Amino acid sequence: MDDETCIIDDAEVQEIREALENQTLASAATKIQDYFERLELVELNIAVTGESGSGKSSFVNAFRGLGDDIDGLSAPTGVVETTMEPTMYLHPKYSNVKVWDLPGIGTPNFKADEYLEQVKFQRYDFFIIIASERFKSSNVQLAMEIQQMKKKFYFVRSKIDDNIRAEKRKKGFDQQKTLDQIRQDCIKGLVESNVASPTVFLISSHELQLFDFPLLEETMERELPKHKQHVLLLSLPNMTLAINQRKKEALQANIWKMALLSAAVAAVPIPGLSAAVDVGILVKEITRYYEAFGLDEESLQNLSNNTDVPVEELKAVLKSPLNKEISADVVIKLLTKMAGAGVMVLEYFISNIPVVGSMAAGGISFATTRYMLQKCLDELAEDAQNVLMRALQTEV
Ligand SMILES: Nc1nc2c(ncn2[C@@H]2O[C@H](COP(=O)(O)OP(=O)(O)OP(=O)(O)O)[C@@H](O)[C@H]2O)c(=O)[nH]1
Ligand SMILES: [Mg+2]
Repeated sequence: MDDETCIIDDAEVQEIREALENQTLASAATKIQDYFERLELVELNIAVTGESGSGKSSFVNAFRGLGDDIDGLSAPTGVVETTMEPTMYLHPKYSNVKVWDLPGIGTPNFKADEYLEQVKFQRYDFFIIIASERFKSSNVQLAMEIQQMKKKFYFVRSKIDDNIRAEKRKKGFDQQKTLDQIRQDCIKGLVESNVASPTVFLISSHELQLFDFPLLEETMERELPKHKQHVLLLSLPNMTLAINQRKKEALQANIWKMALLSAAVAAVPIPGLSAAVDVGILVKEITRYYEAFGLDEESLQNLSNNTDVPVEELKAVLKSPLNKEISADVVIKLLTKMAGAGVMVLEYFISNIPVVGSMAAGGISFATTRYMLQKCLDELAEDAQNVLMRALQTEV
């Protein structure tokens, strides 16, 4: 048995105790169920705007982990098509995450206030303003107007890979210096247009893992209201180890809630187990894990397309059998296998968390399930890490 997985830290125990204080298991479960249901309803609407040809559509695709040429899913890129209608693109895994490709700005008679009315600015959680060179006055007008409307925006300077490639041909090339120069140039322009202490994120939609994309993500996440942070985090493209790790932590925080829920609404007794759990809930949750980590067939294929590493090579580093098959039967098998460990954890719960501990059957289900989910999450997170390292050609 892996001892580490069994350890329940004091903070978690405290959290569970507080949630259960003065409540029955059933009422706590109802509350938790409400929490998850509400989480599923939370919408995130991200607006991507900027001048024509700046790379808006490419960003919309990259942000969703897609290349530019997936029929029916990708936003069309490269063609100049000026439309005044925002186009919505759903995240392929999280339909509550909507990325909007806004019409290009910057015609000579551009009016930021009219533009924002036209694109229904209230709808968006924040705006990403993209420029592929310096930020022009239309960008600045728009930013000011967005601020007036009490919304957030981020300045993104795109196509950095192009700049780096061009500079590389010169003698004495220094990547950091080039990046600093581009950044300073953008900032200077913005300051001259009276934007106070602007931040500019340098990115390449073709190589999202490089440059400032990870920083942009962290900033967006930090500045969102709490209930939206989780939604953004899980939907982020799996392009850095740090994101994978943060996803793991976010999913981990839900484990005890899921375990409690599955134990409390238990309907099906498991043969050979003195516990009853709701297997359906667990299948759904584990499926959620591999979708968040991008380990499902479709996501692996997208990653392969984006990085030019054959999908078979990505699959070759997967170790968890969960990647191939996840069903009620598989979950029941896992639970049965882990029952012994679960019972050991139970003793801990009996002494520390009275409500769970006092219900013998509920307690066993809870402890076993919690242990099993933790194991699955650990395994899948590790697979995700290996896939990413393989995709980015890092030594495994
Ligand atoms: N090298 C490189 N090329 C990019 C990047 N982003 C966009 N491009 C290219 O720039 C061109 C325009 O990109 P789009 O994403 O279509 O730009 P857009 O802002 O949606 O353009 P419109 O819809 O016409 O306003 C395409 O050829 C893209 O492949 C990038 O980060 N790096
Ligand atoms: Mg476009």
